Amino acid sequence: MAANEGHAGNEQALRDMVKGAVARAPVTDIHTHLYAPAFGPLLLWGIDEVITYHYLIAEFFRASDMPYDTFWALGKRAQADAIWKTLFLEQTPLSEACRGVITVLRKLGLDVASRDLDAYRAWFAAQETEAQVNRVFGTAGLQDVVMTNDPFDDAERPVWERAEGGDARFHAALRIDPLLNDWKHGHARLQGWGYQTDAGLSPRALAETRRFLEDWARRMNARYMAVSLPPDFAFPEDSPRAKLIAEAVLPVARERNIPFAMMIGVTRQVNPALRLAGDGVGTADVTAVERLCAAFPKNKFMLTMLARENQHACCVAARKFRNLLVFGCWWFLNDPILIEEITRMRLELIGPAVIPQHSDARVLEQVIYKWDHSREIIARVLADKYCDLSRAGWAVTEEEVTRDVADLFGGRFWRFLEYAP
Ligand code: RAT
Ligand code: ZN
Repeated sequence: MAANEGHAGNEQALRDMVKGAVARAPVTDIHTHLYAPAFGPLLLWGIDEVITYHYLIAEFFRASDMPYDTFWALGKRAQADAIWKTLFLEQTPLSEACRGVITVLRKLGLDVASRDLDAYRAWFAAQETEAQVNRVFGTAGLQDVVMTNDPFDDAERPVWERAEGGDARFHAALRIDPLLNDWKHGHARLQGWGYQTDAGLSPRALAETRRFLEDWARRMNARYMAVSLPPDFAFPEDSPRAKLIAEAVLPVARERNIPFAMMIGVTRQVNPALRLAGDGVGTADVTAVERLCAAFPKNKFMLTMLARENQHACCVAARKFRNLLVFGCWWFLNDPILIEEITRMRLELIGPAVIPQHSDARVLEQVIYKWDHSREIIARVLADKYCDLSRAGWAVTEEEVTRDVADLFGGRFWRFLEYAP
């Protein structure tokens, strides 16, 4: 009896220790849609932006019968009013995206009980951008973030061309969806910028595409190149995309020793009336990733998949290829039930050689809730694993727990960037 009590007491102490280590760990958030303050209006922040997150817009349209066009014709503030009234006042904000708003308000010290949106607005209106970035980074325990940087974006490109940016906490990732998913239009844009491409992907077009990628990877100091891909993504394949990956993206990535990050499983615009909120999910074929990792052993790959059904095969692929790093619980997977399941599965199948989470934040303050909610789950799963290990006979030390946690929340990512396969 006494021995059992002692055992339980030790487990509680171990759990508390893990919880403390996770709560303190500074985070590198490896995939966001945030921007450094120098990008001006591209950096979204404030309560109206938080409430009009596209995850919430999708939920709003389910709960309201407002015609799509009527909603889109509203200004940002009126959209936020409609969402607040519908999702927070007329029904209980039970969903994860709704709870996120509540966590943000509470963690910023606002009075959640008042439910007074105008009072929240008044508080946000009194903040300065730089100070708000510092406050949010501090509250979320963020060390740095990786942006999503799209040279095809006419609002973003000029900022890079003016060589502004300079905030060491914001790293770049070169996002190349228009190139890989829409070569017909993508190559025309390249031509317009002086790269001698052609629709047929001649050797010269491929060389010029490499030059484009090199120019932008260098200009941005891109930590990785990234693309989102549909469920039917295949490799090898007789398609512009497969050819571009093999003969333009991977040679440049290898030359610069940066990973190629694949985000697989999104079907764009299953309901275009929802605009940014209109994308769906589909199960993909992980063997395409395995073939890439096998065919290009000198390249590094990062992988996140959108379908729950793909998570197990993803872990198995990572067991086979050390040039593959699995990351995050992406978008529709960023819910407690799935974060818990996926984190548990990953730790059991691949141990700590994984990046358990990224925020995908589009609005600054969202990192507060995304990391608060994820830290709680990751701490619980980790504590279970350390307790299992302790019961198996392994002496778990605080130093080692701190090491592992630092690794999971950022260290592993930075080491993978340095690693040369
Ligand atoms: O999570 C999101 O906000 C999505 O709209 C996408 O941006 C996705 O994360 C992506 O990077 O394509
Ligand atoms: Zn994203």
